[in-house]
Amino acid sequence: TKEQFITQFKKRLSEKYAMGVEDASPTELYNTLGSLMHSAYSSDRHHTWRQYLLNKQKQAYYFSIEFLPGKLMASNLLNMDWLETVEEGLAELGIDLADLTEVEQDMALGNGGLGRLASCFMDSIASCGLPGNGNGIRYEYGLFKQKFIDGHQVELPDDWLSTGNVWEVRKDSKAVDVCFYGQVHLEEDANGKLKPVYKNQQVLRAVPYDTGMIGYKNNIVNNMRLWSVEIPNSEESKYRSLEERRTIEDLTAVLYPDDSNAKGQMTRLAQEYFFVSAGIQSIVRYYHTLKEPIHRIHEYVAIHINDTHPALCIPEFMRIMLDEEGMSWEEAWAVTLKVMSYTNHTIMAEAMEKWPIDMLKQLLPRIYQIIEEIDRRFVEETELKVHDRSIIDRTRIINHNQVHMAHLAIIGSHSINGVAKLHSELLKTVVLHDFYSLYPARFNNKTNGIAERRWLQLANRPLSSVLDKTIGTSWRDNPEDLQQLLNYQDDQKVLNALAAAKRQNKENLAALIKKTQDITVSPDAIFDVQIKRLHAYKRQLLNLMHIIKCYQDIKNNPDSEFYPRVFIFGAKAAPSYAYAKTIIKCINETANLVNNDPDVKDRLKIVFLENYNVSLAEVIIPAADVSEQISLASKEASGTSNMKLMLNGAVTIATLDGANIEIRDAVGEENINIFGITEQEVYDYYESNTYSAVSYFEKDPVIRRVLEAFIDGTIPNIQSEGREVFDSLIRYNDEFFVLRDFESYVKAQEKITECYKDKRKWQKISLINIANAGVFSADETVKRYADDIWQIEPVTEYSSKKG
Ligand code: GPW
Repeated sequence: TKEQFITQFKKRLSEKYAMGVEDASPTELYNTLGSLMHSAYSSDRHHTWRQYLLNKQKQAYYFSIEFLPGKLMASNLLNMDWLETVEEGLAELGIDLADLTEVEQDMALGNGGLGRLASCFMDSIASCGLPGNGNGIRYEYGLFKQKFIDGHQVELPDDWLSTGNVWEVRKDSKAVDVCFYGQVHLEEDANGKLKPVYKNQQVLRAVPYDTGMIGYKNNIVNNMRLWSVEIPNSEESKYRSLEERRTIEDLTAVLYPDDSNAKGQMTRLAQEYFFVSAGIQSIVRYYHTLKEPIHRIHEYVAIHINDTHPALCIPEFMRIMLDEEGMSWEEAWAVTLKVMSYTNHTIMAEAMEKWPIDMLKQLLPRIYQIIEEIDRRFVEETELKVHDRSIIDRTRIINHNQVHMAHLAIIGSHSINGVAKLHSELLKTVVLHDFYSLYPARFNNKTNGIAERRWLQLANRPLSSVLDKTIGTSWRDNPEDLQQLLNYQDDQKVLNALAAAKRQNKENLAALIKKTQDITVSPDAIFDVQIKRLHAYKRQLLNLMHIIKCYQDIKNNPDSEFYPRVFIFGAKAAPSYAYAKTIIKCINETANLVNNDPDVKDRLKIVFLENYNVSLAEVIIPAADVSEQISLASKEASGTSNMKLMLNGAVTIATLDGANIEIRDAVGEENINIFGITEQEVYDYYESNTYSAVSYFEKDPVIRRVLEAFIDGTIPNIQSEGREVFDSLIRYNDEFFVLRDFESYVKAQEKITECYKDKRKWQKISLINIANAGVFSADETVKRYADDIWQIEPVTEYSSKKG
């Protein structure tokens, strides 16, 4: 109760800081609340763990090199069912909960969609009462903080641990050793079995930090285990110089900021093996406490490989089964296949991870031996199956001096899934077609989902309360119940209430924009939002070109009618991705020009919010009117901001790409704005080689005028950047068909404006979007993983059925 909370809170504050509420800083109050929560859910964590152990329940382990939870306090309070009590209790003490959550640092151990998906899954797995855990890296520095200086992106370190972390628990007793480098050869042991003998290995200590993943009002607390590197005591004497120690400690120091771009770097490869080896060792160690025979491990353990970064799970698991558990190759391979499953998140060739043989051999000699043997057996076995030998060349793991990680992941897993229907189809028919012909039964689709708790209940409280009043509260447990809202699509009172909630969120975002960017925007304008990593294929440039067209229209005809719009961007560029940074500079300079041009009379505003992250997304998304999902068809595997924006009542403008197609199917053609060429047309262009960007420049005066603005000084301060963009389109033939889709994009945008003017129509479409967003609940997605791939079941109270 509120009274109990107040008593406990004051007591904890006094114990921790010898202070009263009046003297404590927001940080001290935050830490006090965090520690109180931590003590409270720790017994549930323990209980959950005991249930799994006593039931000997099969558990899934989600291996991901990225997790992107953002802030945890509000979400933990919600899931613990403490939110209202704590808010009221704190209010009584004169404290605003928002001031406390303000001091929490975003946990940004991920780059974008892939990492955020992993965190939505953690929330959903626990909320569905499923036995599933995360396994990853505890980076000391998270994703860089983005600043704009003179319109350029500048990266600053994200020292997120500097203020402490109330949620994690260091588990010294669960530390394991992870070995690198050295030489290895095989020797026969007393039983005639081959055993590896190592020389000159580097032994590192992997120390786990556990964070409770709290289920929604179900008393289930799962675990996200993140590993940190240390120098083992036994090795202390070896690494005496500061420099040597630094190199080792650097292993878990930073998150690689490349999004969908493989990076050939020894440290990255070492990171991949480090968390894989530590995670698998700790799983096998736990398995032994169950006292079940090792060849049945697949009945108790499922390991999921989130994209290829953890693909070394396969040879590492083999290594342990062979070298430590004494299995034969055939036995070890049989269990490995049953344990492992893999999700592919991209079809972009440049994002396919490959490592030079020499590097793998040097860093992980035993693992390399095992990969070689997996490859050899794959070739041997496939030769018997196929007529056309070229298929082997295209599918084997080791080829052209490189180790192909996706091939390893596919060959060693019983399940391979894509992340949206179209994406999974393209995997089967194009990208992984050869593998599909070899292993058709392994391929399946699992369309991504989002944790509706964070993206609606927490982020959008005005909308949540309208929903409660209109359709009751069952949607909070079962997002599919949002469908009931459809009964109110012609109810003007409900539509007005939804509009009022949107208005409130827009005012909130406008205030943030004023505060952080010093730009004044009117909530009467259309808030048009594109938030995602900066990538050529996501085509922020298409958006910018449309904005420039709008600006030129206004300039040419200053008194014509133009419905006010605020174009909002949030995006980080990988520090090494020069072209992406160029686009950022161009958007920022266009913003400077447009926002300060008196002719515009505030009808057009461009806001590029600095340092886009989970917390910022929680403010932007509820305020969006228009959701920009404009990647070139076939390139965006799924997208997940598309789902979050829809859930919050934004109307989508989209290409037929990724999950956009499923959004269209859910809301109907009339309630989404589709434009652009289809994936089939894209492939036809590739095949026929007939795309000519320059022809659009020559025959379309609008395109010509827009592109000239990049190079004729219309947009100041982008001399080299404007030229680079111009060249990418005209000289290098526009890799992502921006000019091809421009005209239909502009038309779709005009339709949006017309529709927005008809308030009632717009509100209805918005309602239909909210009502149909339930199908994208990550709860449903993880249930499908649990049933089809992992074969795990929800927790039940301990029964002695398994003896
Ligand atoms: F290249 N995604 C991402 F496939 O955020 F590995 N980072 C990545 O490195 C990759 C994919 C990788 C994204 C996809 O681009 C996006 O379409 C998808 O919604 C998301 O992963 C989650 O599946």
